[in-house]
Amino acid sequence: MRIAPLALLLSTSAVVAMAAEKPSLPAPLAGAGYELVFSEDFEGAAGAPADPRKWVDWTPGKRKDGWNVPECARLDGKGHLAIVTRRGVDEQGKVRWETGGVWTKGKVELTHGYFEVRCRQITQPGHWSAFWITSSTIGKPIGDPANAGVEIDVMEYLATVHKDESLHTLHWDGYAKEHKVAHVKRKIPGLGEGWHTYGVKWDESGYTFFTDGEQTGFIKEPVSMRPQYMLLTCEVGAWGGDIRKAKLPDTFLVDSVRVWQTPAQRKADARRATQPKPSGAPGA
Ligand SMILES: [Ca+2]
Repeated sequence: MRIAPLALLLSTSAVVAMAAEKPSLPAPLAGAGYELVFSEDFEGAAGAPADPRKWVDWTPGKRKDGWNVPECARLDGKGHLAIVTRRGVDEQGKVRWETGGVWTKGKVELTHGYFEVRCRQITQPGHWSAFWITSSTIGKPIGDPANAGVEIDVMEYLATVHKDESLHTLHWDGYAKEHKVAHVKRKIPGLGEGWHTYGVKWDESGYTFFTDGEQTGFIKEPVSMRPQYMLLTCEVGAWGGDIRKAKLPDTFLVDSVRVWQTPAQRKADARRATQPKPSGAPGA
């Protein structure tokens, strides 16, 4: 008798609330009028790409000391996106470090809200996992991060160099001479084991970062006022330590990504979407 209504419900976004892990906001945000506007549980067959309606393989090729390959960011068939860092070989038979990621560029770009990932961290040196929200126009122009955008690193995790630390960072004004950065971090014993959530409340008041529902940082400025896309990635580089000492493969497992917005934020995003894009704004 109840099958039909359930089937009906399953076709609506409201149903995310019926998933095993009931989405919930950190306590300080409850009652602020937030509504779930984006929900990803990474359900699907093992080896399949993440839902192409929302995600695209992040494959810039060589990046830092690794190579991004699509096969390194695939569903595990158990409701997770598995981003794997592994030892591979190039066409000449030389060792290369392979990893990957996904992004929502061109699919889902939002301005303001509460963004959260639930994930299980990597354990090895030489690479790092991240959940970030950024724009292709950062630093264009310099001195106007509100319109150019700000790289919001909701979470970066370095398993040995910053073991058990929740790192939250902003980058703006490009990545060269004018590059600026602000960061906050919190040591949380046990963070490197098991499942944890990392989130950011991004709005006109700044960036409030959360780890497992507790506030773990706040950065007031500069506030990006433009739509930005989300990324889930691993990157190989010396910042994370020596990849040659890593026991590979090492996996960053992502269980879910959710975004909540207030009705006003949602309305503002809808309005921006209908506005003509400024000329010369790549990825706008
Ligand atoms: Ca999941």
